[in-house]
Amino acid sequence: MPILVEACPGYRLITLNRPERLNALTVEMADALSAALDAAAADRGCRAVVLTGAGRGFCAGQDLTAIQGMTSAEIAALLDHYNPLIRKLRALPMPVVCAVNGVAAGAGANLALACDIVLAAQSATFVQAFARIGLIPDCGGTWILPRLVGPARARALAMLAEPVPAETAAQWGMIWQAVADDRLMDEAHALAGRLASGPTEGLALIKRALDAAAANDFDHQLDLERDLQAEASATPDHAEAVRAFLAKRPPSFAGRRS
Ligand code: T3D
Repeated sequence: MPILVEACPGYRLITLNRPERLNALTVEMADALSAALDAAAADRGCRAVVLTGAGRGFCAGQDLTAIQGMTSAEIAALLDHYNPLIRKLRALPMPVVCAVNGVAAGAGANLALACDIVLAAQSATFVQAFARIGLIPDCGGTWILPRLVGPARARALAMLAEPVPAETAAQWGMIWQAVADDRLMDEAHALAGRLASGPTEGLALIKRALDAAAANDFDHQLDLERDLQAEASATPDHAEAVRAFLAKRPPSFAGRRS
């Protein structure tokens, strides 16, 4: 089984499961992960996802044993599996927490960075390993990395393929937080539990607004905020939150509409 899926209260834990290869990515794994995201999206009781890796690594990127001897067309065709996966992660109508338990290299690094909130164990590293084997950052790396760390750092990381320790990644804004290794999964579960009891539809609209901002000018983004705010304000969770505020009690969010 290239991935494992565990149901937790209000969310799902998805684990990349090829620990003997540091969870290196294969088409089979990408397709299984894509199907697991579809299943999470279809389950009204699922309001967040945690993604992590089995063993000592998060994901070592493309499985290099699988591409040996492939033609360039066959290698490019791998992205017909990986790109829909990255798009699906970004568009999933719920928050995705990535718990980076060890090295995240190549496509594995960019898979992590495509998630909404990235926690990393202090011993984890992020490596844009592509240049080491004459490739370019894919799985959205050339888009997301400069937006997270700025063009100067993105360029150097892509060209030098040097590992970035989790603490540095957090200081540079590449990820949300670096946490002690033995706290990683507890922190990820706590965060997912908190998000899963949040206003799920509103959180999905935040994802849409932030992703669209990268392509919009300021005027168009203001218009989009107006339109998405109209959607958010029509959710039962918005009404509940206002009622709760006025009644001086904590809100009880229903999450996704059934
Ligand atoms: O269509 C397309 O565009 C192609 C897609 C490309 C996207 C990409 O992701 S390209 C980048 C591919 N990834 C890499 O180049 C990283 C290769 N791995 C490494 O550089 C190192 O393994 C790490 C820095 C990630 C970790 O180093 P270390 O010393 O902690 O572990 P290790 O000993 O190198 O690896 C442990 C085992 O995992 C080892 O197997 P063994 O010797 O114990 O049997 C190693 O061969 C295996 N492994 C690690 N990475 C991969 C891998 N096997 C297959 N593919 C891998 N990517």
